[in-house]
Amino acid sequence: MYRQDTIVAISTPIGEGAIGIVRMSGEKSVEIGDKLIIFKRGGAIREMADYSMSYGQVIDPFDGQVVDEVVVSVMRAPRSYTREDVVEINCHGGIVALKRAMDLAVQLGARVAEPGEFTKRAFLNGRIDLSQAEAVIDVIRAKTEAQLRAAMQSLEGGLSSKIRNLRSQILEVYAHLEVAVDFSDEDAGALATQDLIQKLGECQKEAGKLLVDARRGKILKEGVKVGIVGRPNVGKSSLLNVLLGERRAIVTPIPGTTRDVIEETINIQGVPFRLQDTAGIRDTGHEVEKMGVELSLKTMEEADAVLYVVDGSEPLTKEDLEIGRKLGSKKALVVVNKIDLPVLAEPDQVRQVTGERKEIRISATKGWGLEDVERGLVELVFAGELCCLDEAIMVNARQKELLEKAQRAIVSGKEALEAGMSEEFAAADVRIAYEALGEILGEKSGEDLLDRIFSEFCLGK
Ligand SMILES: Nc1nc2c(ncn2[C@@H]2O[C@H](COP(=O)(O)OP(=O)(O)OP(=O)(O)O)[C@@H](O)[C@H]2O)c(=O)[nH]1
Ligand SMILES: [Mg+2]
Repeated sequence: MYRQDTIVAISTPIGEGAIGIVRMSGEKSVEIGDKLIIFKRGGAIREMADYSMSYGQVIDPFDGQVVDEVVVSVMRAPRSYTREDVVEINCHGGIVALKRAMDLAVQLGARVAEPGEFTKRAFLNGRIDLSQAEAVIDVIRAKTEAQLRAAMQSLEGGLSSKIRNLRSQILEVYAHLEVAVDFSDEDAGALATQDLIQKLGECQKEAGKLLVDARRGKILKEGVKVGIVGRPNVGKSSLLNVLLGERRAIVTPIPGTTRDVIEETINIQGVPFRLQDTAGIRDTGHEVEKMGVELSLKTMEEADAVLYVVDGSEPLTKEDLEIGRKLGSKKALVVVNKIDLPVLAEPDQVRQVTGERKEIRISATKGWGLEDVERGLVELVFAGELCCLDEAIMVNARQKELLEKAQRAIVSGKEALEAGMSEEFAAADVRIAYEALGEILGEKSGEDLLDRIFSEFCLGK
């Protein structure tokens, strides 16, 4: 299936930049490069040492015109990104020169690469496994340092080696089960059922740990959704603005100012928190505001955590109490705002809405208590396990599904043994687990799956 033709792409973002890179990979990349480039000091790419650079010009071989002044590097198979011969042409970063250099390479026999095709070749040529290839996307898309760290761990094989480990434990159990099935009458050295149950228990724990790491990775990637809710005019938008450090949402003394959900992300200790300012919740006859309130309730429901804002400069109202009830068992901080004014909220009432929750007193306009809000959010969401975010790994939806499948199969195999069923049942389950983990690494992946995964990449990667 796999075509060994030579591919070419512009591997840097399209736009104006100091440099832009045209990258070629495949058997003919050196030959095509030599037809395209003339070095100032003579010589040719085929004479260049591996991983060296040379200064020259891209010349249109058909009309002799100078296209651009460039620096060329060469990385020969198998020591390259794709494990094929790779030639990179560093052009000036203008779109015309780059496009022309690429088009000429195509005229000389290269094919324009599909999105992700360079990385796909790295996978098909066995330099990286599928989960590492998928990590390339996460590295490129990382928005915070913590995300980058987690993605780099997967790229460097962190996820793969954990999966491989678990897989070899499972294989061992499988082998013993097979022996037990084939030689049920003799003692062929198979482990006792009790030992196998214990081993499967360990595998189950291991898979469980991976899923926890994966959940942390998901938090790093997608962020924690934090709904800012409360009745109108308590200072929700002011809180959003002051946490962001910019005037993002409109603030007025008129209750019912915010109508839509306004989302902005802030970073607290390397974790993205997606703050969602919402319309003040109250009964209203106004059609537009009503839609806003519905959105607020939905946001509150879907949030991972809630900042429940009340106005400390007034006694709490029925609406405040009602919202407190709506919160139910949601993770929430009670934020008592406007404490720069005389505090008129009854402590008893505040305690009533707070319950087990933590109360934080702030003034959004004066900027008081913001650190407490940030710290409170981290504690609320992670309850002391933030330290372990270092162990987060990036696991995408595909990988997570397979991990869960493996986990379920392990449990079912263990249960079959515990129930005293014949070993073949457990063996069948354990085999499913083994294969699911193999799929994470990209064993036996069909062409459709690969196409789907690599089409998510940017061009030239
Ligand atoms: N004194 C004082 N006033 C504040 C504070 N926070 C907000 N306000 C004022 O309260 C009013 C309402 O603020 P907003 O931030 O618009 O309130 P909101 O909760 O977003 O209101 P809606 O969008 O209508 O639901 C504005 O006049 C703010 O200036 C505070 O900490 N101290
Ligand atoms: Mg508002």
